[in-house]
Amino acid sequence: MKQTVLLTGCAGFIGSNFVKTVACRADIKALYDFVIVDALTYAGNLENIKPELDAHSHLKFHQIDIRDSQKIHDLFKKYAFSGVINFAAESHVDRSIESPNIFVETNVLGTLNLLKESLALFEAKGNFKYLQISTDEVYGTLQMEDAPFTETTPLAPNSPYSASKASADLICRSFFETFKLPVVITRCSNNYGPLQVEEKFIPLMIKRALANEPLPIYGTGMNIRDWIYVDDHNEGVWKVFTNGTAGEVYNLGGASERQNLDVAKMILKALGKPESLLKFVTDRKGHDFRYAINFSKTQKELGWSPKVRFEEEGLNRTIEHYKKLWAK
Ligand code: NAD
Ligand code: TDX
Repeated sequence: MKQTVLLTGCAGFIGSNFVKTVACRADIKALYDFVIVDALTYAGNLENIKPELDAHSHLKFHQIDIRDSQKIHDLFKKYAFSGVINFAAESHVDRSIESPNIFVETNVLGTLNLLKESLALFEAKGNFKYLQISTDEVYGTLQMEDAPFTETTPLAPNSPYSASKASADLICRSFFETFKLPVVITRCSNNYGPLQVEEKFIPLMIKRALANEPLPIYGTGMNIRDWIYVDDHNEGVWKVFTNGTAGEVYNLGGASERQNLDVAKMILKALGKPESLLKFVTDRKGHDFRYAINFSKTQKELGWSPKVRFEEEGLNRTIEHYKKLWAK
C-alpha cells in the first residue's frame, strides 16, 4: 500500500525544488502520496509548485500555518501519515536580527506541534519517520584553521535564526530520547539554485548585477560559506528520510567553500558586468565568519555525496535561471 508523507514549507525555495526533483519521480510517485502544507508567507509562492500540483494526483496542497496547533491536529486526523519532512521555517538571518519572535514561534513551536501529532500517530500505529531539516548554522562559526563541523560538534548558534533552529533540533532529539519517536535530522550548508527568495546572497547579487545596481557586500566580504546545489541537498534529504537511522543527525555539505567576495565577482564576470558595482556595506551583526561541513558520515552510511560542481555547473545554471526571470 502507498504511504502518505507530510511535506511542510514546500512553496519555498528548497521544498519546491524537492517537489520537482524528488516527490514527482516515477519510482517515488509509485510508492508515496504527499500532502504539502505551507502558510504562504512572504517566502512561499504557490506558483513555484503549481505545475506539479496540476499534473500529479499524488500531491495535495493545504494552506496551513504550522503554528496553528488545531489545524495541524485536524490534518493528522485526516491523513494517517507514515512520515513528515519539515522544511517549513523562517529562514533569513537578517530578518531574525530585526524581528526574532516569529523565528521562535515558527521554527520552535511550529516544530513542536508537528512532533506532538507525529508522536500520537506513531503511538497509535507504529511505522513512522520524522525528518527535521536543519542547518550547519547551529554549530556556530569557524576560523580558517578550524576543522569542518561534524555531527558531534557542540551546538553554538550565534543568530536568533540559528538559535531557533538549534532549539528545534533539541526538541526533536528529546522526542527520540524520551518517547522513541523515530526522528532524524539533516544539517546542510548554504543552498543555491532556482526559485530562491531574492533576499538571499546569490539571487540578490544576480538581480543587482542584471539591473546594474550596487551589490551589497557585508563587511570585508572575506566570510566563507560552503555552497551546495539545492538538488544535491534534496537527494540527501530523501536518502536520510528513507535510510537514515532513527535518533541520528546527518550532515550534508557542498564541498565548495568560497569567500562571499569571490562569489560576487564570479557572478559579475559571468554576466559581463564591472567589479565597480561591488559595494562594501556595514557588516551583519554577529556575522558568522566561516561554515564548513564534514559529511563523511552521510557518505559512508548512506552513500550520499554532492554531485554538482559550483563554478563549472551549478552557478551558471543558477545564473541562467534568474536571467530568464529578470533580464530586461
Ligand atoms: P524559504 O524561506 O525559501 O521557505 C520557507 C517556506 O516555509 C516558505 O514556503 C514559507 O511560506 C513556509 N513557512 C514559513 N513559516 C511557516 C509556517 N509557520 N507554517 C507553514 N509554512 C511556513 O526557506 P528555504 O531556504 O527553502 O529553507 C527550507 C528549510 O531548509 C528551512 O528549515 C531552513 O532552515 C533549512 N535550510 C536552509 C538552507 C539554505 O541555504 N536556504 C540551508 C540549510 C537548511
Ligand atoms: O546582501 C548581502 N550581502 C552579503 O554580503 C546578503 C543578503 C548576504 N551577505 C553575506 C552574508 C553571508 O556571509 O553573504 C553570506 C550568505 O548570506 P545569506 O544568503 O543571508 O545566507 P546565510 O546567512 O549564510 O544563511 C543561509 O544558509 C544557511 C540561509 O539563509 C539559512 O536559511 C541557512 O540555514
